[in-house]
Amino acid sequence: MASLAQRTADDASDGESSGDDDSCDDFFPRVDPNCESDDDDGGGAAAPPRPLRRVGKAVARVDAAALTAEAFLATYAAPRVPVVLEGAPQPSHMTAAWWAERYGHLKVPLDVNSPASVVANLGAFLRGDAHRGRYLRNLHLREWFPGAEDDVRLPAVLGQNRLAAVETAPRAWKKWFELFVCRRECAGFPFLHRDACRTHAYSLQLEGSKQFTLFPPDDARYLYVDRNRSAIDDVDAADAVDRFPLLRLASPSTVVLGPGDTLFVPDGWWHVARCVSDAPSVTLGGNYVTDDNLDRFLDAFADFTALKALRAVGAAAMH
Ligand SMILES: O=C(O)CCC(=O)C(=O)O
Repeated sequence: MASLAQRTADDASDGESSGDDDSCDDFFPRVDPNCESDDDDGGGAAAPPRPLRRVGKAVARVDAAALTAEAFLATYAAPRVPVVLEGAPQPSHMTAAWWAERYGHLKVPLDVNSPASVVANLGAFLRGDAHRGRYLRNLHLREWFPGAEDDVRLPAVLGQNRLAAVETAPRAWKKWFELFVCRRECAGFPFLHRDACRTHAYSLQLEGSKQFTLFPPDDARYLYVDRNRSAIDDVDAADAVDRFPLLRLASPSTVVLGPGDTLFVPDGWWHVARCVSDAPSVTLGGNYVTDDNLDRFLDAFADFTALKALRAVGAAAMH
C-alpha cells in the first residue's frame, strides 16, 4: 500500500481544479457536527467560529457471505465505492500475541521508509514494552516473516488478483500482504495518500480497531497533492483547515474497522489510518488489480516504470 505510494509517482493527480467554488455548498449540504461553529457556549468570550467541514457518504457495511464476486465487482469495484465486508475469511489467529510468539525474536524496522525509522526487537514492540508510539507498517510478509504468507489469502469476493500475471510487476506485488501494527499512542499512517499505479487496496483487521479516513478521487483538488501524496500531515488536526483552507471543501468518510472487518479502498481514493483501540491494532493489507482496473493499472505502471528508469540514471525524483 503506501510503501508503494512512497516509492512511486504515477499519473498526475485526478481532477485538477474544475473551477468549483463555494457555490457547490448546495450540492454537498452535509457537514460534520463536530466542526460546526461553537461560539455560543454560554459563558465567557465567544470562540471564533470555526469553518464548517463537509463529510462524505457513510461507508457501507455488508455481510461478505451475502455477496458474490460478481456483485462485488458491479456494486463496489467497478464504480469505485469503498465498502467494509463483515465476516470475509481472515487469518484471525494472527494476533499480536501470535506474531510475538512466532517471530518475536526478529529485528524489524518501525516507521519504515521514514527518516525517523528505527530497528527494534519485534517481541518487545508487540508486547508494548518498547516504542509504543511507533508504527510497524508496510512490512511485506514474504520479505520479513518467512512462512507467514502461507496462511493468508485475498478474500475471494474481492475478485481475482491480476497482478500475478503481469510479468514485469515486482515480485512482492504478486502476493501482496503487508503487516501493520500500531497502538493508540501512535499518530497513525504518516501522510494522506492514494496508492500508486491505480491499484485497489484492502485491509484485513485482525485485532484492535483502526479508523480510516477516506477522500474520493475528485477531492484531489482540495488536498494539496503532489502525485500520490498530500501535504496535509494530519487531517484531524484542529488547525488543519486553517493551514489548508481548501480542505473544508473535501468530503471525507471515516470508518472504524474492528476484528473480522475487511475494508476495500478502490483505486484513486485518498486515505490515512490510525489505531483507536486500547488493544494494539493488527492489520494485514495490500494492493491488487482486478479486471475492472487492469487497464488503468497497466497505463500507470508504464509511467511508473519509465520514471523508475529515469530515476536510476539520476534524471528524475520519485516519492
Ligand atoms: O493501515 C494503515 O495504516 C493504512 C495503510 C495504507 O494506507 C497504506 O499502506 O497505503
